[in-house]
Amino acid sequence: MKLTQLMAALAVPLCLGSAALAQTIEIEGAYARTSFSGAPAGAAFMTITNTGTTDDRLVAARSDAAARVELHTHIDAGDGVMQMREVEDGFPLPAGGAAVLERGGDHVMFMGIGAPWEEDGTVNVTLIFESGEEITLDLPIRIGNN
Ligand SMILES: [Cu+2]
Repeated sequence: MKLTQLMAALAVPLCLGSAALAQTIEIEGAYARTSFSGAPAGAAFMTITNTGTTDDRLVAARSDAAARVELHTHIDAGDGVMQMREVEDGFPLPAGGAAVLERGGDHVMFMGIGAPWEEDGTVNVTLIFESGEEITLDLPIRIGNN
């Protein structure tokens, strides 16, 4: 067998192998909101499901639309006031499990957005997972009552 034939024979199973490794993360119901109070900021919400057989974790996010993007949660400060905190370890995604990012809970936080986002626009975000997988989304912007 010539070298070129060998490479052709190897190429197909290699491609199938890498395809099988990716796409274990599914994202549903993703959208973004923007804040008008104080410094303009935004937040994104979604359900992230790990359909794979290996535990994973959302560890970071980035966006062209903000100076900084952090993973946040809300905690009860003890006086009934909910405060946001950065979650340094990110959000766990056990095999077969999901992380629900929703208002009043975990969210992706956009800081330094310059101006509040406009309704009917979209915000680009890239989610970075512990597995090395990255998923880029265009989030629809929802404006409405807090
Ligand atoms: Cu936040």
